[in-house]
Amino acid sequence: NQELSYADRAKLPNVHPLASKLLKIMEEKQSNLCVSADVTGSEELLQLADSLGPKICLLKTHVDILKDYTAGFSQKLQTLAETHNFLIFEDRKFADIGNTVKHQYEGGLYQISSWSHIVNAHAVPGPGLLKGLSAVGKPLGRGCLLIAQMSSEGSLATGEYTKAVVKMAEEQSDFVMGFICGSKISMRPEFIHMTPGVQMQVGGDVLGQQYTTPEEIICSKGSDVIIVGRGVLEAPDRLKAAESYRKSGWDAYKKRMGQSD
Ligand code: UP6
Repeated sequence: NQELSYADRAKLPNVHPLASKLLKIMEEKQSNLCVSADVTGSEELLQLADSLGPKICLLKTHVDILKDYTAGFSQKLQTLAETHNFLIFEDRKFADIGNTVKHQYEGGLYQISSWSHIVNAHAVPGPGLLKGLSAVGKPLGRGCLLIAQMSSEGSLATGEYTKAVVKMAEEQSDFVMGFICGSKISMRPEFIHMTPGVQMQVGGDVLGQQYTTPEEIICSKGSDVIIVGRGVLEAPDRLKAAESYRKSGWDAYKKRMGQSD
């Protein structure tokens, strides 16, 4: 098995500094779990970050679903990220021209660039979007994931589109650190592949979400990070659920690396 470990990939000469940091955290905490903290209250989100922090490499947010966002919230979240050694990923899915996304990333109510290590973007508008985001994020050491595929039924992000997204990422790899995707789509080990639509059982919801298991995503599809929302949030014991996703994801990674017993 010639595949590089997370730790080896963290040391590659061309790896994005933030991708390197994330890969190191993953190895250290033995976690390829990103929890999607899709709750609508700041206090609940902070509590989640504090209790699940030790289990995760990354915490994904949708700040625009919070009913009580304040700047104080993002400061507290950053402190928790330092305490528990995870990164923050605001799932903003930018999708406009460079000049507009620049303002959306830096300004407005949320000032996302000031607290979120990672953001993501659709490639639909073309490379100018990345230039706009990168003008804000790069000086701050931030990184971006391009959405190359989606977990939802009927997604148009497939085939040639996905290939074009990979090419766009390769051309701006000083800011793009990886992908939102369903499987490994780039052979470059510097890029991190992250996959949403994960639960312990294959299935879906009534609005088109489709779920695959951690084992399938990490071991068979070759992705690097599992993104889990309701699988954890709707469990009777969230901490227990997060630990079981962490373990499943990590066991699947070890199996992929040929290290399982
Ligand atoms: N997400 C997807 N699929 C994508 C991209 N992003 O589900 O292709 C996001 C959703 C949600 C989370 O916006 O925050 O990942 C998945 O949540 P769930 O596990 O509760 O379905």
